[in-house]
Amino acid sequence: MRIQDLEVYRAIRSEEDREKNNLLMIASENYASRAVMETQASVLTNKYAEGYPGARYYGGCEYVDEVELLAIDRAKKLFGAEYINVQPHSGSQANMTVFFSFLEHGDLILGMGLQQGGHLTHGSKVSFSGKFFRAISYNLSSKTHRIDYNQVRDLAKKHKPRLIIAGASAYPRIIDFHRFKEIANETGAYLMADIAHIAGLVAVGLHPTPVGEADFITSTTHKTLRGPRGGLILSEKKYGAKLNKGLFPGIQGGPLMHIIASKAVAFGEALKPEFVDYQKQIIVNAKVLAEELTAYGFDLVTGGTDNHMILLDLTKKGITGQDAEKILEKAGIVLNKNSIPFDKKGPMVTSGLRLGTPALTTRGMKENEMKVIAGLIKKVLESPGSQTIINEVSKIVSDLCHSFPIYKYLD
Ligand code: DSN
Repeated sequence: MRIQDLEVYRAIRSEEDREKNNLLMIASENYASRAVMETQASVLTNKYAEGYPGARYYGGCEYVDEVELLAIDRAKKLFGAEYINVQPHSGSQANMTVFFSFLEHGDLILGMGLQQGGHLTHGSKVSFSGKFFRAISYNLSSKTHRIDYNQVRDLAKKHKPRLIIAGASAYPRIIDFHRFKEIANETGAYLMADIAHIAGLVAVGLHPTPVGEADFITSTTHKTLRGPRGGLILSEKKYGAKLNKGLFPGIQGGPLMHIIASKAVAFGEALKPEFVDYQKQIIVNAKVLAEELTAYGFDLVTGGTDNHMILLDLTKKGITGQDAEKILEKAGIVLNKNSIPFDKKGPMVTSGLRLGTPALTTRGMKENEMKVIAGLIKKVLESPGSQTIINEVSKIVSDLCHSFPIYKYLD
């Protein structure tokens, strides 16, 4: 990068060092490839292209049309969907597009509660989804902490929502989209599947796909899918015209063509056989981490994981999620505090931690490293006040990061 703005340059270099020298275990983060990042830094950032390929409100769109069509074609191949929209700036905008296209102000929606693992845009009072729409939420089973499909069905039958949302930001188990579709059919609701977290797993068949089940599927492109920060909508052809209009001019203006190009590059990467191996390893790593942490006496929400994430219940360990996050970060292990189902503590404190394996797996880490990392987490959390332990663990983290450089993957 050119050193034209020293302050910004320094911040970027520091972030690069942070990403290189820490174990990034935030379940929603990943390392995009250099090709993905370089495409974002291209001249395409200069171009206005309101509209869709072949029907723009600006001249000079021939090359951005090519790029958007490539992104759409590749996403269609990847997910097997009839309709794709690659223009949402984010997952929230993808969700907002569906709401704006198919709901009226004040319509009823039913999604997983935020504290139970749902996303802000699934009906939380602090987001547009809970302010402009009437929102009710389903809880997880108080016994298993898994989705209680009977409860979802009962709520849907009683309240008759216009839209049911399947999907979560903190749920370590398989989501049964078919069950959700049965409930939506029975109660006359649309079904939206938000696959932001699991998109990479869905793309390679390691999580059942909602394509063919949900009316609308929304996602981000930067989590397990490992593309640029952005959003995506999948649907059936019959909903395409409404979704297109709902997105532009409904809720967005000019699409970010440099990001759309970068999505095309990421989808191209995801179509390669290596991507299947990568996704498989994400799950293997999460399972090994889960087993090791369980063996060390940690309680895992639902007792384990089927996907890329683990939710630790720290209640019995006598430490809050907030404190655990801070102490682990001091030792170079970066993850986030997270509410656990029926958490007695508020969202800024929490009783849980969310751990993910997508970024570590991108660095090439495998089962052995997961075993080491589980041991490090145990060590830090068992002696939260000990600087000696933090120093000791930091040294091992640093050695691990050195042995698995991100630039080996990025270059
Ligand atoms: N904020 C994201 C996450 O961390 O899960 C969801 O959008």
